[in-house]
Amino acid sequence: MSEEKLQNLLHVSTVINPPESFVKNANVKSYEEEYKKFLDNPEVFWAEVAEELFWYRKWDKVLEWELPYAKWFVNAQTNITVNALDRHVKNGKKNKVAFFWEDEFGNEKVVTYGSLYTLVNKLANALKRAGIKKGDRVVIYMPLVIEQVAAMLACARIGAVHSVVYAGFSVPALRHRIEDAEAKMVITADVTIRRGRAIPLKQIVDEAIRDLETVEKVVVLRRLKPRVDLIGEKEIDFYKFIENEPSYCEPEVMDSEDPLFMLYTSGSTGKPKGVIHTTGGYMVGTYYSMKTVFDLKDDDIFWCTADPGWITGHSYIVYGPLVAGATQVIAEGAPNYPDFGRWWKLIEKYGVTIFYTAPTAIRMFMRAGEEWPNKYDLSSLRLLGSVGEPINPEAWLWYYKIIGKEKCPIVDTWWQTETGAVMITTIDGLPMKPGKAGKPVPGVIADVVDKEGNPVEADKGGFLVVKYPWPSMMRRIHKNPEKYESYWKTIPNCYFAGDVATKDADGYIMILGRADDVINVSGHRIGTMEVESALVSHPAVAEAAVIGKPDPVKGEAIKAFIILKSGHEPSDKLIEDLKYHVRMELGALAVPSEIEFVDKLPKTRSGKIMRRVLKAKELGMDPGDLSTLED
Ligand code: 6R9
Repeated sequence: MSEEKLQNLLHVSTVINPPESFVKNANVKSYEEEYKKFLDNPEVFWAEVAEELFWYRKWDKVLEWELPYAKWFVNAQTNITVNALDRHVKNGKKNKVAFFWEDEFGNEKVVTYGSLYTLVNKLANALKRAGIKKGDRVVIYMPLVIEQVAAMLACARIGAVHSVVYAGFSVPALRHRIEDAEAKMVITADVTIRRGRAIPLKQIVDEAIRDLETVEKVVVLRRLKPRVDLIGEKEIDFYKFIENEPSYCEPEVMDSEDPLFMLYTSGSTGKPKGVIHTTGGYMVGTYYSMKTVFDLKDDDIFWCTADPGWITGHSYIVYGPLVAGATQVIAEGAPNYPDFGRWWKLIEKYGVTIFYTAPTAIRMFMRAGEEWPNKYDLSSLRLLGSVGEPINPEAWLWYYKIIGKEKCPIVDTWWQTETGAVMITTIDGLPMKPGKAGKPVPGVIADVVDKEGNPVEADKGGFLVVKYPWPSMMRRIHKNPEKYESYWKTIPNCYFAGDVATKDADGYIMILGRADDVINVSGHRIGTMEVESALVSHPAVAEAAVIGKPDPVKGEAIKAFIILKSGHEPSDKLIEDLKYHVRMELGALAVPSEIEFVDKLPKTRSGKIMRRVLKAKELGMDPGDLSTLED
């Protein structure tokens, strides 16, 4: 593509057609036909997908709903690990590779479906022997290693509810999640390795569970030599734990609506909330998207660069791909360590065909320069994906041109922790518009509406909503029914996602960002209130307000405004102290990149901080209605 052509693409509202060769072989031949099939009879549509999977007992009814609650595959029984493992092992795929794993040093592991099956079964037996029963919560705080995936599946095998906590979270963040879930067990590792450095996870767990009585056992994967010490009867080595266990564990028969996992995510208020997903619908929804959105075929090599600590890893490393029988690549550590060639080298080495990553990573590589990907043979790629935040047209086109060599369609997939699976994108064959996610996938009715729920005019901003239940939707928020119901109450008869968007005359949806006080830093959701409460827990801080500010690499960066307590003076040292404090309270992701000391914060008469006023001022924009401002 010439530079001139590229520049034109950036300024005209571009439409790029996927290559014909791709469309001809795609799993879904026509988006319109597939979508129509769904609209004609949603229940028949989803039943057909579900029929492809194993059930101990089939459903009496596909869907039963009374908003905001819905049940999918009513009274059906299954176990997701039977679909993810046993089904493949018994159907000739025992020796098919499930995972190629690598660390930053180039150490590799090849795990077949057969060996993953054995590991999961042994661990499931060990969990049972340790007294973990169906419905009990197990917190998994591990790096991206095979044992992490196995821990999730072992819980699912026996019906325990896993709550995976991303290994970048700090002590209080981990403690809140363990406490809120009343977890009986924590599975962790001694360390995770990032940028060649060992980060001590076990130590963080030790502190996080101090005096938490619910935690009966801590299972520790020991990777370093000499091995870290284990203390007391609570702690046990991962491999010792499973050593003498039989290699088959009878799967728990799960009702379709039994919870499969919970995952904490940031909302607009207070502490993160435990989103609960259930078994049958989540399984069917993620499986369907693997075959349609990602066009997965038996010989594909799929690489999703997320971590199972986030929903993207749950749905597109663990459950979706394994249920669909995929071969995957996973890599622990940083994308650009030891150098910016790491990811491209892995694509070449393993012949990755489908690659799924986040805009923040694409922008980082864009800055580092195309000489890095150009060193490697990326010709195995046939489909690219993006997730986590809006992808700007510049990054889209770089991804398309430099990584995909203009022959791979890009699926810009909009979805959320709460939705469980991809909701909006351009599935196989749909023309693509850089910067616009696309259309609702078959099975989803989405729209852009005003406060009353009426569709807005083409290209006008509005709220992104979903108007009909979908199988992988969250079913509850742990111990917080009001919060759950609030998703369905803001806009009449709709699920309101919290995002603002536009829809063009062709029905393409473009996500503009969050409508609430959630900041999206490198594709990770961070609540302004979480950062503010971390800041005010510092002895020098009287009040804090936090906003998201556009950032060329991270999407958004955190800026904090701070009023100091009397007796404290602004200084560079204090700024560093405050950053360190947030890192310790929440984790590195939530550290503000900018801190400004102020004397006053804009507030409503009722005392609420008006962040939008701060943001408007910061960005030189119109602050809008100021009638509720205090003075
Ligand atoms: C899967 C995931 C959800 C929020 C969501 C939105 C943003 C995700 C996006 C996107 C624009 C995309 N988001 N994908 N925005 N285009 N393709 O990221 O889940 O961590 O819960 O975040 O992320 O704002 O509401 P989660």
